[in-house]
Amino acid sequence: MTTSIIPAAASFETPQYVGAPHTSAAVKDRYVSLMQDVFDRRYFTNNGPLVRELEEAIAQRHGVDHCVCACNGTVALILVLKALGLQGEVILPSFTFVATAHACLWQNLRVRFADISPHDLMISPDHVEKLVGPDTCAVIGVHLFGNVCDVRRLSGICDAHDASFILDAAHAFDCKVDGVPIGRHGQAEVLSLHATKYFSTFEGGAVLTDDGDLARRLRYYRNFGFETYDTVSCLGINGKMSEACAAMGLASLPELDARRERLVRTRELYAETLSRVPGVRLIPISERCDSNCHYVVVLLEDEFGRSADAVTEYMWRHNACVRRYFHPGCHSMEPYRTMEPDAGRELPVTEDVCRRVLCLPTNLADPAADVAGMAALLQQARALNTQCH
Ligand code: T4K
Repeated sequence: MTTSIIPAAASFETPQYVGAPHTSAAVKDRYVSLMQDVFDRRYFTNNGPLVRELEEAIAQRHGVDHCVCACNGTVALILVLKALGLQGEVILPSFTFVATAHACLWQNLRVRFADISPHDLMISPDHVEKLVGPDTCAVIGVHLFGNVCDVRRLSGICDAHDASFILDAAHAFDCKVDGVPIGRHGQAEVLSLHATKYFSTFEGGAVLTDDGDLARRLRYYRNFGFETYDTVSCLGINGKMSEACAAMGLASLPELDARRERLVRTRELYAETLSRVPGVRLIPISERCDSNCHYVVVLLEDEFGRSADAVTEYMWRHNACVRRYFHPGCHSMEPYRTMEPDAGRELPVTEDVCRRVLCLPTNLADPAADVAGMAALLQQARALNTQCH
C-alpha cells in the first residue's frame, strides 16, 4: 500500500509526447494569412522578406547584433564550424543530441568527448580542462534542456588555449545566463527551431552572434558561397530557410511569453509532485540560468528499483511518451563507437546518467491534472516492481 497522496494511475487518452509542438487557432490564422502574402508575392525562399523579418525579431529578442537563419540547427552548426575555418579537434559533451557531434564530423573535425557534471548534466569544465591541448581548435558547450553550461569557465579555458568557443543552444531559445540572453557568448550560439522545440519554424535553425564578419560569411556559406549574383567566393551549401518556415516562426512569436509562463508553471508542478515519488530526482535548473523550462528531466535513482527501459515501456503503454534523451550518449553510437571503442571509460558520469535519465512531456493540455497523471504512472511503475519481489 502506498501512503502517497498521488491519485491512482490512469492512461492518457491521447499520446503525450516530449516535444509536442505548440499550436493554437491564433497561430494557425496568422500562419495562413502570412502564407497568403507569400503566395501573392511569389517569393518562396532565398533570403525572402519573412526570413529577414524573423532574423530581426530573434536578434532583437536576444539582444544580439546578428541572427542568421538556416534550414535546421544541424546545418547551422556546420555553417559555423565551416565559417570559423576550424581544423583539428573539437571538445564537446557525449551527452547531447548526436547532431552536435555529427556537425563536427561533417567538417572533418576530430571529436573528443568530455564528461558532464552529475548535478546539472552540463559539460564538465574540469574534464574539458584535462582534455584541452595543442590540437584543440574549439570547445562546443551545449545548453542542454534549457539549462545553461558554465560559459564563464569554458570561455576562460578556450581563451587560454587559443581555441574557439561555440555554444549549441538548440534548447535555449529565450534563456539567459547570469541575466544575459543566450546569443552573446563565445563566437556564436546556435539555435534549433525544429518542430519539437520551444520555438519552432517546422524545421529551422539560427546562428546568433555579435561578430558582423562571421555573420556575413555565414550568409555566403548558407547560399552556395554566393557573395553577389554572379560571384561565388567559398565552398557554400544550400542551408537556407524557406518563407514557409519563417512564416511559422513569425506566427508563433506573439504567443511565446504566455507559452513560457505555462512551461514555468508546469515545471513547478512537476517539482512539487515528483518530490513525493521516491527515487525520482528532478534535475535542477542552475542558479545562473533563466530557463524556458521546455524540458523536464529526471534521473531514476537506485531506490526507484526499475530500469529506465522498463519505466519507458510502461509509460508508453499508458500514452505517457517519455523519452530517454540522450541515451546512450554519442560515444556509444556509430560512427563514434567504432572510432573510439573505449571512450566510455573516460565518461563515467555520462554512462551512469544515460542509464537513468528520462524526459517527461511538458506541452500538456491541463498541466495540473496531467502532471499528477504522469507522477501517478511513475508511482505505479515503481509499485509494480515492488509487487514483483
Ligand atoms: N543540438 C541539440 C542539442 C539538439 O537537441 C538538436 C536537435 C540539434 C542540435 C539539431 O537541431 P535540428 O537539426 O534538429 O534543428 C528530435 C528532433 O528531431 C531534434 O530536432 C531534437 N534535437 C531532438 C532532441 O529531438 P527525435 O529523433 O527524438 O525526433 P522524433 O521524431 O522522435 O520526435 C520527438 C517527439 O516529438 C516524438 O515523440 C513525437 C513528437 N513530435 C515530433 C514531431 C516531429 C510531435 O508531436 N510532432 C512533430 O511534428 O529528434
